[in-house]
Amino acid sequence: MANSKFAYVRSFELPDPLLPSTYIVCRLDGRSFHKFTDVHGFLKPNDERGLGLMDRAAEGVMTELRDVVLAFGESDEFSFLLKKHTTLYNRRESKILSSILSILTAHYVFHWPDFFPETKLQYPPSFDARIVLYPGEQEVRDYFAWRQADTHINNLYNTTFWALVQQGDLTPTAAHAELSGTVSAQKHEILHGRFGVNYNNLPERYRKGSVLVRKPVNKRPRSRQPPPWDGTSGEVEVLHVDVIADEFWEQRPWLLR
Ligand code: DGT
Ligand code: MG
Ligand code: MG
Ligand code: MG
Ligand code: MG
Repeated sequence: MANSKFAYVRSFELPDPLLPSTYIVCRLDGRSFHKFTDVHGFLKPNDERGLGLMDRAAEGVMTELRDVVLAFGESDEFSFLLKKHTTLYNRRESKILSSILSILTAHYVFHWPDFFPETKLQYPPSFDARIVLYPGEQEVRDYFAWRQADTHINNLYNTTFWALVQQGDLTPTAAHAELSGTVSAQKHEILHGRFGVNYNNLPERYRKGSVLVRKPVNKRPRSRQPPPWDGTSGEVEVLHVDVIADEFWEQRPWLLR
C-alpha cells in the first residue's frame, strides 16, 4: 500500500539522527520511585532485592543490545554507554532511547518475582529516559565519575539519616536538622561514634553502585597486543568497583574505542 493516497503522512516523520562519532549515553530513572519503593516495602536506605532487580534489568538491555558496552546503576537509575561508532538503528535517537527504555522496563517487571517472591506488584512501574551526547573520552569518564560520586554522597547521607531515625530514634525532621550542613567526615563520625558503623565496611554495591561490562572473550594471557575484541560479545558481569580512577578504564580500553 506504499502509494495509497494516505502515504504522504509519512513525510511528517522527521529524521532524528545522533551526531556521528560521539559517545551516546542513555540514562533511565524510575518514575516516582519514592512512592513505588514505599508501596512495595523496600528496605531503607538500600534494598538488596531492588538493587539486584535493577542490575538484572540492565543486564537484559546489554544482552539484547550488544552495542551497549557499559552500564552504571544506583538507586532507581541506570546509565548506558553505546560504542562510539555504533550504527544501531542508524543512530536514530527515538529508536535507541525507546528501545533501551522498554527493554529495561519489561525486564524489571518480568524478573520482579525472582527478586520479590513474597511481594506482589501493586501497580506497573515505569521509567523516564534521556540521551546525552559526549564529544570525548574525558567527558564520558567524567559523566560516570559524576554518577558514582552521586552514589557515594547520597548513600553516606541516607545511611546516616536512617541510622539516626531507626537506631537513634530521631524523627525524620530531627535527623534532617542534625545532618544539615554537615560534611562527609562528620557523617562518618556520627556513624562510627554513635552507631559503631564503619562506613567503609558497608557493601561495595551500596557505596559504589553497579558497573556492568562484558568479560573479554578469547583474551590471550600476557599477549603484548590488546585483544582484537570490541566489548560487544560475551557474558555480562556485574561489578561494584571504582570508575573514577584511571585503573578501570585502562583495564578496558575497548569501552572508549
Ligand atoms: P522522579 O524520578 O522525579 O519521578 O521521582 P522519584 O521519586 O523516583 O525520585 P528520585 O529518582 O530522585 O529518587 C529515587 C527514589 O527511590 C528515592 O525516593 C529513594 C527510592 N529508592 C531507590 N532505591 C531505594 C532502595 O533501595 N530502598 C528504598 N527504601 N528506597 C529506594
Ligand atoms: Mg527523575
Ligand atoms: Mg526516580
Ligand atoms: Mg533517581
Ligand atoms: Mg516494527
